[in-house]
Order: sequence, then C-alpha cells, then structure tokens
Amino acid sequence: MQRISLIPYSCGSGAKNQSCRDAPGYLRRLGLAEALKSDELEARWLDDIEVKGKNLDDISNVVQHCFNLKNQVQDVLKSGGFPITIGGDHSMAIGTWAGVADSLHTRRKLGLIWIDAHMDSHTSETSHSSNVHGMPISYLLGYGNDVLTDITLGKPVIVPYQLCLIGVRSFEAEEAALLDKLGAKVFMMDEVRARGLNNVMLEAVKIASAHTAGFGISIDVDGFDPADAPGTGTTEAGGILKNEFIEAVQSSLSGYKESLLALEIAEYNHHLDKDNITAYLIKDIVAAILRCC
Ligand SMILES: [Mn+2]
Repeated sequence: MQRISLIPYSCGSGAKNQSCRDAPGYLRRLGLAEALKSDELEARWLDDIEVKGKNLDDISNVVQHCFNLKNQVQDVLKSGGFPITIGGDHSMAIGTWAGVADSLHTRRKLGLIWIDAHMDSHTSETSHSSNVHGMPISYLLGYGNDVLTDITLGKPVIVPYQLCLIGVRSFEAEEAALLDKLGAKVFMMDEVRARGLNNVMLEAVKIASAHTAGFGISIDVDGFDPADAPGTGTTEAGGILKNEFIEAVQSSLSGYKESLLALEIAEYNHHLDKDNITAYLIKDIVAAILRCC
C-alpha cells in the first residue's frame, strides 16, 4: 500500500496576488484525496498550521509556513510515506525541498525537475518585484542572505548540475545569467516544442537521477498552457499541454519508483479558475505521476 500525504501550504505571501493561499482548502473540499485513492494507494490531508503572531509581514508568514512544510515533509518521509505539498505560491519550494534534502541518509544530493513558465531564480538583490515566489530556486542553490535562509540553514539544498527547468517562456536576464553561470539545465518551451516533451522529460529524469539520492518534481501550474490551466496568477501563452504531459510522464517516469522522493504543486488559484479546469488538471497529473511511481 502506497501512503500519500497531501501537505497544505496555505500561504500566498510570496506572490503579488495572494489568493492562491486558499487553494489547498479548496482542493481538500473538492475531494482531491478521495479522488487519488485506489486499492493500492491511500491519500490523506495533513493539517494546516496555526500561524503565530498577528499582522505578520509577508516574509515572516512565508518563513512560518515553510518551516511547517519542511517539518511535515520530514515526518512523512520518516514514516515511509510519500509527500505531496500543495500550495500556495512557489515560495513553498524552499520548505518542501529543504525538508526532503534533510531527510536523505546519504551524502548524495537531491535532483530536482522544475516545471514552470518562469525561472524563479532571482536573488533578493536582482528581483524587480521583491516577490519571494520569483526567487525560490536561488535560495535552494544557496543564494540569499536574509531570514529565509534560516529554512535552508544557509546551505545549498540542490546542486545546479542536477536541476532541470522545463517549459520556461518568460524570464528576466539576471535569472538566466545565474542559472547559466551555475550550469543548471533549462529546457525552454521552444526546445520542448522542437524535440517533444517526451524526449525532454526523458533527458531531465536522467539528469536529476544520475548520481543523486533521488529526485523531486516541482510543478508550477503556470508551466501549462492557459487553456489547460487558467487558474493561476501569472499565465503565459504557449505552455505544456495536459495530454502531452501525461503521456510524457508515462514514458519517462516508469521505472523510477524508488527515485522519486516528493512532488510539489504550486500557484493554483481557484478564484481565477474556469469550471475547475485547473483543479482537474492537478488531479489528473498527480494521478498520472503516482501511477508510474
Ligand atoms: Mn514558479
């Protein structure tokens, strides 16, 4: 029996439009855990945290929620379960992947596949907006010099050579320069179109699993085409299609059961969704990944 824990990150304080904080509660009420259950799989939601203090600034809110995510991810992995963190904005990645990395019983590092329309790789110095959801990768790579580094203990959580971004089509020069300098692999949307998502995913899984303790998948729903994922704050035209993703998951992830360590879904905003299209996308892509692993 596969035991899945859905861990809510009910925080949108890293984004400009903060109402993605309501998404975990919405998906819980809609029955995501029940929809994922099968004879071989049980799924349950963990509890939201009680945030301490009143009138918290955005950064303190992100820090509290990320610490909670990190702790819950560690507890789930320790008990032999599989964590799926559900945001909330993409600042959550600092908590999710710090938790996974801290649970590794080996000196090998964590690989990461990051599906997103954006690079999320600003540092606090280069960010134009100061929104943390545009920076989580730089924190995971060991950049950053503020209170958020308390979560990663100021250490790199991932190494750039084992990081792959897929589906990028909107970014700023400083982000591209950082990833290029460090040697992370970026599969721009143009490359996905030219080579096919199947081939790109196969290569990404190889990179993220080679010489690592295992890998994670972080999915920003804005990596998908707005036709398949309208419910997010920063849609970008020309993204990954739901059907091609499910097909690519089947061909690239089969056989990696032991290697996939956790899954993260970020940036769903049900207030912007149309007929729950994005909610169903989330259910279907999570189910497809769980079927392979
Ligand atoms: Mn993102």
